[in-house]
Amino acid sequence: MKSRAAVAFGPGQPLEVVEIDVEPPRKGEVLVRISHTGVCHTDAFTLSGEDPEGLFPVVLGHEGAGIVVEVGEGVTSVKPGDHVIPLYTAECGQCLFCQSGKTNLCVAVRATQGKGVMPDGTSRFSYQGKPLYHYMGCSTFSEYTVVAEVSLAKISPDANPEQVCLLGCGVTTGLGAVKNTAKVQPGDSVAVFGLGGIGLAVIQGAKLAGAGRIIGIDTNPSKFELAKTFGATDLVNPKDHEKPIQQVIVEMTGWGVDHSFECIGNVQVMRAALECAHRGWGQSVIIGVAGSGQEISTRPFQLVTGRRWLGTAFGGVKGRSQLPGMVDDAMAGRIQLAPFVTHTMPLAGINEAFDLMHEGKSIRSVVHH
Ligand code: NAD
Ligand code: AHE
Ligand code: ZN
Repeated sequence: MKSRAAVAFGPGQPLEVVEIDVEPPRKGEVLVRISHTGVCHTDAFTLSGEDPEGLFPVVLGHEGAGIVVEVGEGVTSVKPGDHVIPLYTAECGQCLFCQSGKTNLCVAVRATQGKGVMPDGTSRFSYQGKPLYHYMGCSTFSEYTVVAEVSLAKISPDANPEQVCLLGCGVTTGLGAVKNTAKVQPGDSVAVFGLGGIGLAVIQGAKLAGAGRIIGIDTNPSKFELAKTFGATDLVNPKDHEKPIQQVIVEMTGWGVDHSFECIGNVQVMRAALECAHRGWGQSVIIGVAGSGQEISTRPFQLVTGRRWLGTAFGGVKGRSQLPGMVDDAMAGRIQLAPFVTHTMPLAGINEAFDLMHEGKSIRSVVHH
């Protein structure tokens, strides 16, 4: 079938909205009509050419919501008409990782997903007879996409797709990082570096967890107002200070914060986030994704004296078993999604979503197909 899609033909180039060919779903696969997709910084990261797993030409996008159109052989957990969110972290329930009870990092389709193909090693997308790569097992920048059954969360048909698409990545990652990875407790102090979609979701999660002080840090002060409405108690612009930001946060808090979160993808800030964690027990969660060849460093003494360095993917959330409940929480007002959606546009305007992100003017742009 034909589908309108925004294709990334090469690194650093604007996306081109073209009509692509989409093959029917094969065994264990599902054809989904995506109605809405958010644009996450990770899409921009891969488009930039910095992603070690980046492949071109590719259909990007991994923060979507849609409706099942057709199922392939053997698919039993979803049927045409079901409302779904594609998952870049699958949940097969069978693999070593799913069975461990310790992680959400299912490996059922991860190897082929990273190579831009379906589990059988081939692509369902082509343009002018040449294959296009899939992205993160989702490719939500195509109106019609094919995903593995294990990469679909079935959600309430009454959910607002323009908002719940954000649970496909940004908001779930931030909320989950607080609850599942850091396990923030009532009264704990928190520092959040980077107040985009992820950082603001961390703030929302920290507030829900009953955190005491919530310090938001961003070099763009236009992000502060929304951070305050989500629950930030203090806002800091590193550019207003001569001292390193970690020193500023330690001086504000006495010994540092109980939990810090890096939501930017900057390895220098990752170091600062670790070093502003409390002596003896403070922990720092890396959420940001850093480019090819980038490495983190600190003095080992920072860890010897009790700080812990952690990381999280999709906030540790198991998509098929936990995302439907988070959608219900959003519908019931227990999770706020509306404030994240600062811009909406049709697929034809998708490059503006990237421009707005790079200019620091948006939190989330949601594209409708
Ligand atoms: P974003 O562009 O919306 O937000 C980033 C924010 O960081 C902006 O507000 C920007 O002003 C701020 N910033 C940039 N440099 C800074 C600095 N030196 N000090 C302080 N603030 C600074 O991005 P986003 O969509 O929120 O994504 C954030 C990061 O999280 C990206 O690296 C993305 O790839 C990653 N991410 C990871 C996961 C995961 O599962 N681990 C999931 C989603 C996104
Ligand atoms: N491909 C990159 C890593 C990218 C990365 O870390 N992705 C995050 C999700 S970002 C969502 O916006 C993640 O979940 N990683 C775990 C996984 O299995 O991909 C690289 O460095 O190669
Ligand atoms: Zn993302």
